[in-house]
Amino acid sequence: MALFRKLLIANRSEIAVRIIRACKELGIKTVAVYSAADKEALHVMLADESICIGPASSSQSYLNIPAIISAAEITDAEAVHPGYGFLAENPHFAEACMTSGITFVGPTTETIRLGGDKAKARQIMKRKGIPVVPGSDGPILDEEAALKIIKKIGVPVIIKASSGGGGKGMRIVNDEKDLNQAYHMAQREALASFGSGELYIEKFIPEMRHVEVQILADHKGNVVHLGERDCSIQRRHQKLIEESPYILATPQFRKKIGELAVKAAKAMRYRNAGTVEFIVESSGDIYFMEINTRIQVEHPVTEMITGVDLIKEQIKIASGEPLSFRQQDIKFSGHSMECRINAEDPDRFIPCPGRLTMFIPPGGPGIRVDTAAYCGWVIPPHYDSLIAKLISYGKDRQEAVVRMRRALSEFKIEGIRTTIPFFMKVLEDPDFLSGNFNTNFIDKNINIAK
Ligand code: MV4
Repeated sequence: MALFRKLLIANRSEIAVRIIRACKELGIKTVAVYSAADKEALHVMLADESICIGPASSSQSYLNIPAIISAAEITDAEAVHPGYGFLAENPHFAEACMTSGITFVGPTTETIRLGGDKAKARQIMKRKGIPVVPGSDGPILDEEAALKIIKKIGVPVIIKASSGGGGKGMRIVNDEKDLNQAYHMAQREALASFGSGELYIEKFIPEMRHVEVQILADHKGNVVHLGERDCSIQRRHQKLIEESPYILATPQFRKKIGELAVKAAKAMRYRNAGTVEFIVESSGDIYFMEINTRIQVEHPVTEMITGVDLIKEQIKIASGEPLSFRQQDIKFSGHSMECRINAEDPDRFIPCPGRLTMFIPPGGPGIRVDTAAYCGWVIPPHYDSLIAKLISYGKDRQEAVVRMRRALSEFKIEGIRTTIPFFMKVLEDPDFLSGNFNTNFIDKNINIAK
């Protein structure tokens, strides 16, 4: 089967560069799109062609569906890769691509819609026998229904928005009498952020690990998993460090969580790359949380320990190729971690865009840097502040940590402030080093100025 001749990348920054690299290896011509603020961006320089799609603001450029579809039509691109963020999980965009005869590199419109409806996804998984945290069966219709569930499962509970993400529309209820206020606050926030106030309820697991599984699925119904990633080191619902394998994963644990992820994918007739997110309780119990229908920021750690190029696989699947490997062909070796380096004040996490007067990324054994930054480039203030993903690989966790520390100390960035000093602190923390952490780690162990 022939791959695409030309592919348009509907994104910017490091992920656009990452997709261009995959296309080059596959012999596919690339089209970069860019906003007025990104004329000097690296993804524009590396693509075969580029086309301006609007002014600096995301809503008028990288989120502008008609502009991106027009760009694909003008340049005669057969496929569009959405990357992550922006339009990656927008079912209207996937639909618009299809209507225009352009292949969307990702799951079907229906799958994207279901992934975005977290109450429904949870309900479907529960019905298919995949464990979910005790809570509502689908969305809750009113406060009375919420109270009934609390009476049944007890406090604490967490109220979540069906269209949620990024912690918006989320409230923890520790006492039945706080339900009224929490319910209405969550509803109001959800409505304002997502245009839907639909909510659902789960038992609140106070000491959870966020463990997710990478899957790949083809058009023939073959689904494989590529192991798990521990994403528990997060702050304000932003992941900061991810690693694979999960330090507490035994071969049996990996087999179990992997099989659950494959079952979840099959339950929704998934295709292309996806991530199934789980809550892992301190007891080791595993619960389905949600499914992300995009390639994720942290995909490199999985690539490092499996040797699979996930972006190339996404493109091959989208072109109709069946998977070239079975589950038993996937071999896991070594340990990998990723630090998301942001252009932010490391003490306060406040963005600080500006000119990079010096930018010398680290290298050497076991180090990979995914970035679109270069010396002299001016980081625009309009987008998120991720400037580089620093990924380390070692034969074991200890070696991955040592290499990460060495690489952080080598990384020379001047002209702006970055979160590198923050990562140095985490990589010296005894609880982090021993694997004794959960999603509360940053609040508990790292001092951040208020
Ligand atoms: C949870 C949870 C505990 N129990 N769900 C979901 C989105 C992700 N960003 C955080 N989420 C959580 N879901 C259940 N059933 C704990 C979190 C959570 C969290 C919740 C509220 C405030 C801060 C938090 C930090 C990490 C994880």
